[in-house]
Amino acid sequence: MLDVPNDIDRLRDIDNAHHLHPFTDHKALQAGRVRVITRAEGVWLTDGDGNRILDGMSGLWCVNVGYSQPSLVEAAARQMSLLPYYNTFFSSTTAPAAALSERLAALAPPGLSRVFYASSGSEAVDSALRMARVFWQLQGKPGKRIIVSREYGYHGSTMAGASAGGMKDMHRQAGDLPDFRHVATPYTYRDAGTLSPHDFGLQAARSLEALIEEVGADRIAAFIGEPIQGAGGVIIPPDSYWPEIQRICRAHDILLIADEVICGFGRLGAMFGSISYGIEPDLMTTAKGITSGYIPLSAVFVGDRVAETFIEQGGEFYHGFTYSGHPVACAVALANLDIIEGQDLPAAAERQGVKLRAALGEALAGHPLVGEIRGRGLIGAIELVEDRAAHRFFPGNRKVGATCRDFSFAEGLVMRACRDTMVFAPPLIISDEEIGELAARAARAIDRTWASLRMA
Ligand code: PXG
Repeated sequence: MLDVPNDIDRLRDIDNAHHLHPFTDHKALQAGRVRVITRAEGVWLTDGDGNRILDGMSGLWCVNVGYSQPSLVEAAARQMSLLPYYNTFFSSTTAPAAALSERLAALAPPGLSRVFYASSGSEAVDSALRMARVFWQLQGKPGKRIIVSREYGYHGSTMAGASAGGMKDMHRQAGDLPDFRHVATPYTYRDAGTLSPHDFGLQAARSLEALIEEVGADRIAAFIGEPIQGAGGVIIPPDSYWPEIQRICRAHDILLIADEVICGFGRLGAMFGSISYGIEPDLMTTAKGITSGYIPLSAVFVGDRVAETFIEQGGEFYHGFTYSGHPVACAVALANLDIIEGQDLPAAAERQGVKLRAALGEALAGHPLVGEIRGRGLIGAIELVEDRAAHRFFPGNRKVGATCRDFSFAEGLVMRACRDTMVFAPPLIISDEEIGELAARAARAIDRTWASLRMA
């Protein structure tokens, strides 16, 4: 068995020899020491050295129900023995795919009564973007092709996802597809200056209107945005932002796509971020929490205007994946929803999020490195800054966030660094005691970061 501790060194060797990791500096990883995760329970990971680590990131923002839910395992095993695979092409379906579709439609924000399946968030985004363009062709407006998104948006790692995303390094490395444009992010802490959050939210939203004036609404297919931007650094818009974006999209007949790959399935304190913010999207992309990451699955929720256009005048939509509606993944999603709904995990996220921010606020009160602690439900961020009064960040080459992330691991906590913004999104089943642990470990990691900065 490879997962017994005395094989860990061999695991590291073969991993180094044969495995190229995602979003990784390969030279640095070869020189360093890969962390081997061997098992997990609740919110706790165990690594190959026997350390127990509190997973403040739910893996990659996905393990909403925590790591050890036997009902998901049983659902997978049952479906695997009954029908391990069949596709949903060529007029076929399976029981889990049909049942999950009905269940998702019932949970969705109003007007989204159909779903299209894929396996990853990137594929869901790609699918939604293709649907948006085909929709406008079917509407007799083939010129509407441009996709608008935002600085620091993250929409996946395929060519279309990376083009839609607002990560400059990704654009620089592999180039961009044509017909993608970017507007401002509602990053209040960085950009609001002397504006009230309300006015800043309107200003950020109106960067979309300015772009529409520049390129023309007759060329724009859709605006895509995460209700709260996750990988970009947990950027939480002021309450004025989404209503204004929605007003602008409607006024110019531009489809609104909510990318809920992180926000969906309870994270923000409601089943979907669109419900939290009162967004009425035309398309909504989801993944991650749909199965709590136990098995890959993603779904595009399709609004009635788009779906009915496809159904009434579409002909064939030339799009789909081998694993669209995979029966095992859909069966796991159903078991996952039983837990999310049965235990009301959206309400738990709301409740525990309040406690987590209070605990962090107490542990870090007045800390010279901490510019802001923010969050909604169980997603949040801590800004590490050079000057708290001026909201001034450290120069990027100080790598303050990366330093804090490493200290965090040393303290037995997974936090991620987006630049110097520490972000967290623990499983929604986190207990009061674990909230206390998370806050205490985060504070120790930030103290050690502060001490190392003063020594440098
Ligand atoms: N949209 C959003 C909003 C996401 O957060 C994707 C699409 C793409 O999903 P897939 O399943 O193709 O990865 C994501 C994914 C990070 C991190 O380090 C974030 C994501 C993925 C991997 C790492 O913050 N988000």
